[in-house]
Amino acid sequence: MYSQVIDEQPVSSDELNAQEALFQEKIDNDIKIEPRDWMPDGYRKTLIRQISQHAHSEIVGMLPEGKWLTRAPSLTRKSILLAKVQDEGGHGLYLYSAAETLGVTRDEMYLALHSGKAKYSSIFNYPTLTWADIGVIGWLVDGAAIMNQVPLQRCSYGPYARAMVRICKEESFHQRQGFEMLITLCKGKPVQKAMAQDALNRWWWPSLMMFGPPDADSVHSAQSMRWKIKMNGNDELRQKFVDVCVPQAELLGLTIPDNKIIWNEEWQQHDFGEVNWDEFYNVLKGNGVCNRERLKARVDAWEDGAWVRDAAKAYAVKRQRSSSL
Ligand code: BYC
Repeated sequence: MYSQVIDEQPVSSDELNAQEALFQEKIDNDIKIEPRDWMPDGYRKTLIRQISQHAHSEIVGMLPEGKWLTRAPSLTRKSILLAKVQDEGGHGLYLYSAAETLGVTRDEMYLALHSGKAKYSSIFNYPTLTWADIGVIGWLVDGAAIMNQVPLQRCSYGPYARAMVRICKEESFHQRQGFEMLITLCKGKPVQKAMAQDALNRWWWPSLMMFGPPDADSVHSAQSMRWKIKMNGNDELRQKFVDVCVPQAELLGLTIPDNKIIWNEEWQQHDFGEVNWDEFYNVLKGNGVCNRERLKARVDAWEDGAWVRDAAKAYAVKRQRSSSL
């Protein structure tokens, strides 16, 4: 998938093993890997997959919330939402840039998204039906993103780790604005609180799916954790997320739609019900409520923007010609 390999590759298998051992030693000692350092092919590929899918998630993630920009209930709410959606666009751009340092081009990444080859987070294939969904997305979806991304600030690949620092700061603001919006709704009229509860009912389980399949079914976790591309297993982060959300839901006076949630004294964590993994895999296959709509929106945006890219190219050529005269 990537178009250039920056470093010289070792030639014999002994040399390769020695390089890999040295590489793993750096990772084990928390020495950051930088773009020009030698890295195993699999490390580069896994990073390109994860970072580009993360970038796509940010960009596709602008769509469900963007839909509500024209329907925000006040100018203040509209300004906040506008800033949030723009932030997500910015996150996508940092992440595409981080992936580019691994030798993949932006066009290759877009092509992978538009052809359906590259994934983006399953969560963005669900529709935003009411204004309360915007609050719940901030609370749960950005909350899950923070849970997953804060540890990634310490991941082994320098450009990805550094991109995460800024992204996490902004995601924290997003999470808080969502929670604050829900406090307002829950303190409002019964119909507003009911709207918040309905949104929680629809977004809870898909939010738990954001952390990926159970560890036992996770294809990449073990190797990614050895390489510190991933810092925690999927189940560990999902559990932490549930433990954080339960008291927050209580504070809001909302009920998490899972009657198996109960505090486990022995494990000092909450037990919770089984995620519907059939639904998760079905969404991944492209059969979620909004998969087609989301992909079409991205492909249309790319095609509608062709004239801008052409004009920029023509302008660059013209400038180059006039400066070489
Ligand atoms: N959705 O071996 P596994 C955000 C795929 S937040 C879709 O466990 P891995 C945002 C996985 O790609 C969301 N696909 O994979 C928030 C793999 O398929 P491939 C983005 C999923 O990579 C608020 C297969 O299932 N965050 O952007 O070790 C507002 C097997 O899974 C999902 C990130 O991307 C899913 N939920 O672990 C706006 C964070 N889960 O690739 C925007 C960085 C799994 O072999 N990414 N799959 O075809 C990660 O931490 C990891 O990639 C994951 C998955 C935990 C997501």
